[in-house]
Amino acid sequence: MASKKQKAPAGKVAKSVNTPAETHQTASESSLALTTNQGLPISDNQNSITAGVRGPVLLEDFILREKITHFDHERIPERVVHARGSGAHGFFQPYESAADITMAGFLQDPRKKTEVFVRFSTVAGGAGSIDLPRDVRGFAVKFYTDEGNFDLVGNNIPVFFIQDAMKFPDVVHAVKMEPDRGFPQAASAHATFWDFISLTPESMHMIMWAMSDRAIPRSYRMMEGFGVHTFRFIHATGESKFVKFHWRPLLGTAAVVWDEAMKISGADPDFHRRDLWEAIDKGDFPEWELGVQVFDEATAATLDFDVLDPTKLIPEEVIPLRMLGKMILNRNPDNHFAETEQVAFCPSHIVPGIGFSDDPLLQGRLFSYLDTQLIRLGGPNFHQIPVNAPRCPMRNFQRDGLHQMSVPKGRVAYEPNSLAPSAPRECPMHGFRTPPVETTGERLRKRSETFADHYSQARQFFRSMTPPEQNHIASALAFELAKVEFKGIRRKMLGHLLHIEQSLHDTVADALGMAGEAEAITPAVEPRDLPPSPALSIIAKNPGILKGRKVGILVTDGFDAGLLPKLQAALIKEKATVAIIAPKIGGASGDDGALLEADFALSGGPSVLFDSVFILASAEGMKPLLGEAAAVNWVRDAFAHLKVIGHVPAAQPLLLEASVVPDAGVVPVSDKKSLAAYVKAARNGRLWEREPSLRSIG
Ligand code: HDE
Repeated sequence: MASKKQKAPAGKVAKSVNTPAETHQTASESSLALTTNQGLPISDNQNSITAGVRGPVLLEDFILREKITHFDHERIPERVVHARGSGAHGFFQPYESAADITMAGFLQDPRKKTEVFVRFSTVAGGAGSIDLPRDVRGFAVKFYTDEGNFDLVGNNIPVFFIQDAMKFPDVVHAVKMEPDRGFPQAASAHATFWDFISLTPESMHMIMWAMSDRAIPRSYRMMEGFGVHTFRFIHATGESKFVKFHWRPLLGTAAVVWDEAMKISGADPDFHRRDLWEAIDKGDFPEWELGVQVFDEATAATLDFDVLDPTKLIPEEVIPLRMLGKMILNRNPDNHFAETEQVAFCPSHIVPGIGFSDDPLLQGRLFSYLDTQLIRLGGPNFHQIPVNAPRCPMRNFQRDGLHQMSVPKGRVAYEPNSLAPSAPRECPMHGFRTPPVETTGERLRKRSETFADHYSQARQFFRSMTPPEQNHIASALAFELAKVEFKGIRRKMLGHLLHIEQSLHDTVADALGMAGEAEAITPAVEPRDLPPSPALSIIAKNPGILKGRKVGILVTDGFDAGLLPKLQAALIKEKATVAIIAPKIGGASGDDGALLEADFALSGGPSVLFDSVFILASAEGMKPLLGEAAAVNWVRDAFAHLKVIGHVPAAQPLLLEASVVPDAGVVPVSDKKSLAAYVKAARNGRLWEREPSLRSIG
């Protein structure tokens, strides 16, 4: 029974504790009227209709039902792989015409800008997983060309785990969380992944990459991208050549260290998504060059591996890159779901001038992506979703289907026809043509003998790394294999490592406490020594820039207010981003008495979030920090993660407390000259020579 107090006078609305007028802005003030999906203006978006103010909710409340039902249906199936991703809009512009190698329209004219949408992703984790697991990254680009959409759906690693699409569901099931227990999330360090890998020698080259620094990138903005497979470029004459695609970031390629990755995952699970968003948001647009390796069948025949095998790469030293143009990402999505979640990449989205090779992995992908979009996006009309729609005219006689958004007109929905002379017709002149490559052979299920060398390029990759990078591979393998509770799997992996490089095997076996326990594995083909390819190393290609990097400045009350603007100016001149960290988010007062607001409180701004750090403390302000774990760890981690640490002399006690050993990367700053020395050191990035004193293997 409603009490007397709860009864509203006839014709008036009962006043409840949460009426719109009391606590919320209503349409009568400045905004437009909120409506249902049918356009009906809504008077109260806070309360459902009840029988009596404390009574049950009425089924009649169609506004409530519409809102809740829509909410219940908000999720679509996440991608079975690459579920976690970040997108951005931009454009691609060629440097010059590439008409000598391809007729692709978007590569003909240096004045022509082609709109793109890019989605970067991790592979193994779910949509809500961390950004920094040890994992391959997706690098998918949709070019909205005048001849249709071209999707270059690549990764940040130029080779893959398997040679045949038949094995893809298995490798993915092995790396994903184990099906009975539902963990681990976004991690390859578990038994099922290494069980599969230990039984799959063709994965060994990819494993070298996946255990390298490439799998823990510093930023999406600092990743290379690769088309992986061999494709074809088709000339206007119809002649075709093989092509491999490469993306090169203008900020250089950079990675974090593993201990840092684990800590970043806690401090900021959205580390890469935030980094990309913030950079674009403040106009610091990331850029990549598109490069290609173009070669003919005769050159392919001279290579000591099969160019159709996606576990192999062509070293740049053998076939150099030709840079075709530049991609700039200059606009964040307006809506994550509508764009980044609904974007549908398909390697089969191709344009005239580009074609496929017979790489069996690529051939499988040509089927898989369209199939996956049908279930994920709910039907055959996903090309009408704005992010997927071609920017050039699209016309054909395909009709109907779920979610048909357009209204095709006329009585003719077939071809050939005589009733609609102005309806679209096939176009032999400009239409897409598959290059006429001769194909013969028996129908059979058999892996080509030319795919059988599983270790030579793995060895080549390992030998192309600098010593710190080699140590990281060894320590990644030791870390991952130590999480595998079955000794037999570890023994098999040690057996594979013996074929890759004896020293790598020895280091990992020693770190596992399993020296002499490798299982003997007979390779299908004896591995060969190939010349190292220095272009594969990240450290060897360090650009030595602060541009795009983030520097954290830790301030305390009484900091040197004269030095701060000079430090900031020097860093901004380098095009770095500066963040202020203070014990409290309210900020700190300088020695001039003025309050400086902080971007981070110390507890929420650990040094793992920055590329280099600076301690701008006063002697007095320093004292409370000496007993503060967040402050000591801030410095200790920066040192352990090989960062360049600038500091004023007053910060010395904190350095001591954090066991910092002075070296070339610990730079005391007191004047203009020493400030320049700090900036110069920070430009170089990490101090790799510090690492051996901190960790036995990377
Ligand atoms: Fe994918 N892959 N893949 N993949 N892949 C998907 O498509 C698949 C492979 C790659 O940001 C799925 O839309 C098969 C290689 C990226 O939306 C699915 C095989 C490379 C993305 C699929 C491969 C990739 C995907 C899941 C072996 C690097 C994310 C959802 C034959 C060249 C694209 C989706 C985005 C996504 C299938 C192997 C890159 C299931 C069957 C090799 C970057 O269709």
